Amino acid sequence: MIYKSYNFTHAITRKPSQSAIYGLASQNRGIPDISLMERHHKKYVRALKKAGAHVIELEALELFPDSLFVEDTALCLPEGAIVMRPGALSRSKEVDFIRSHLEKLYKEVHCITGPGTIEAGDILTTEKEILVGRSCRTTAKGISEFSHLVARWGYKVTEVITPADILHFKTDCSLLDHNTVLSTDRLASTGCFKKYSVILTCVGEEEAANTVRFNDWIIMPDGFPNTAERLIENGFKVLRVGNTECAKIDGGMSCLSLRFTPTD
Ligand code: CIR
Repeated sequence: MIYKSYNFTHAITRKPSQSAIYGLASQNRGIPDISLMERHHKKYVRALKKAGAHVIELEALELFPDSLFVEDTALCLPEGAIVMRPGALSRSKEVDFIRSHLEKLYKEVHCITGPGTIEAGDILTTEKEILVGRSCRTTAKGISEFSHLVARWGYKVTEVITPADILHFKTDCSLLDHNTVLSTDRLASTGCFKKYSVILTCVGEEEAANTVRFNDWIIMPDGFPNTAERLIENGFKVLRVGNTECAKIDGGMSCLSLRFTPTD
């Protein structure tokens, strides 16, 4: 059985720039150590390859400190790709550096033109629907434009609310399989996952909620042993990758890649 929400052939990543020390940060957790971030990033790419990805590794963009978080710039579906319109001003031009690559891989690439904004860190694609969290980066108008664009491929978009103290919807959740999500209690208690089976992160390990399901593997941040154990007990195969430096600028596992199967 192929599940289009997590069976993929390809991933796109972008190497961290030295300027990542200036990445947007919602709180002061210290300055990222770029050489450690680079080592973690290499391990992340290896994990994607182990899961079966052909990884397209893009070069660092010094002008854009947050550009390693490629996930926010586009949403890739089997039928085509949607290029986002980031809500963070310093990130708005990042999309120009991803669109050209997607146009080589997809027959159909559509762009959010505004006036609304939307970042794909707020988008969780499941087998049933596409959940989009309204957030400080993603507006109702952005979600509405996105919904119209993906309706051509038959997708149903459900708008949900990202709690105010959470950057992106997926900061606090991720897809584990066709029917199961991993979530923090603070997000799940908003009721947005009523149609799903939910596994909660363990207390004090909320940062483990943002993972990547790629084929048979869950790629999760290192340092959250209780949640890792919970996933393993539930039958998931786990790969752990250090994320301490990206976490200082609010980045997690999903933010670091676009995952997809390009159209033939
Ligand atoms: C930002 O604030 O945009 C970056 N420092 C972190 C982006 C993380 N991306 C994501 O959650 N999808």
